[in-house]
Amino acid sequence: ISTATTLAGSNFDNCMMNASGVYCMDSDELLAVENSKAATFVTKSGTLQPRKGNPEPRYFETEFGSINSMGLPNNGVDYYLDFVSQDQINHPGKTYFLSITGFNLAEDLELLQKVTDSDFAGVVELNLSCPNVPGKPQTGYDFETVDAILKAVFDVYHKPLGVKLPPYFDIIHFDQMAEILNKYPLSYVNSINSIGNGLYINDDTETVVIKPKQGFGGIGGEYVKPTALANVHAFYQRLNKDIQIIGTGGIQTGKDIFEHILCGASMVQVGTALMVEGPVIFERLTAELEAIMAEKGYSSIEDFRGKLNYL
Ligand code: RRO
Repeated sequence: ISTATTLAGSNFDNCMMNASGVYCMDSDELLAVENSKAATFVTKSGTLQPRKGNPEPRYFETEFGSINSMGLPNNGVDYYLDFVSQDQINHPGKTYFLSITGFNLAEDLELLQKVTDSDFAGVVELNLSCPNVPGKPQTGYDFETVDAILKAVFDVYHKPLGVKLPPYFDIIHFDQMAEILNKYPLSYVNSINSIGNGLYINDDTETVVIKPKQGFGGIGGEYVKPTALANVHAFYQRLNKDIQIIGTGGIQTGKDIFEHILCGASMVQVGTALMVEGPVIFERLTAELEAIMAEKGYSSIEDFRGKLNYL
């Protein structure tokens, strides 16, 4: 039984990795994922300049998931670019993911120019969906801007690139976003980022649980799995077959991974549960997915990927 996959033209010996934002802020965290059973890693979204992010507390775990308003703390794109460029030399044959996010199109292009000028040979994940920078809307909900960004990006950047999207909640939005995405040579679409601007409260103290934005923050974990599966499958149904899907959202068990793959994902990412359990989680997830595949008689993920049945 193999959980191997192919994504963006690279082969991976497992279909699991971290979600950007979790276990990827610095070289220690990235190496912990690197040295786990995960196939590869993606870095924290890097901006042109390092950022401290929002005031703490800015991450809180609940019974069914998490709420965060980190505010894009990161060491700056140069840090992550240097780290992955060195790590790919230390691990020939492995492919890594660099997440980047600009505050406007010009910054996105400047970030990509840095990637072009570097030795980085991996995949770029352009984050179009950070929900937590005060005053800065989620790009993925502005359809015209997404179109304009992708047009400008693919005019100058010709190496593997995927986009991280926010969740969509209406069929017309799946249709409209897929129509835009299908115009471009994207390697993949990653659905979903956290469900933006949820509110979790403590009724004993009658207060919010995170400080930024009066407690509003991105929701992850068990709460978001049905929304994640809907987005994965909606894009699987609508996108050109050469645009692959990374499924992210609500993965805590091998069964959750099985469901994401059944909906069409070629790779899955783990956020909240990785935060809770640490990189050792990938051993359990791999064993659980393999057990389900064994019971069902599947030997590779291609045996069931995207083959969801309807009533
Ligand atoms: O740093 C964050 O607050 C953050 C980002 Br950039 C993102 O894309 N998604 C998220 O839940 N938090």
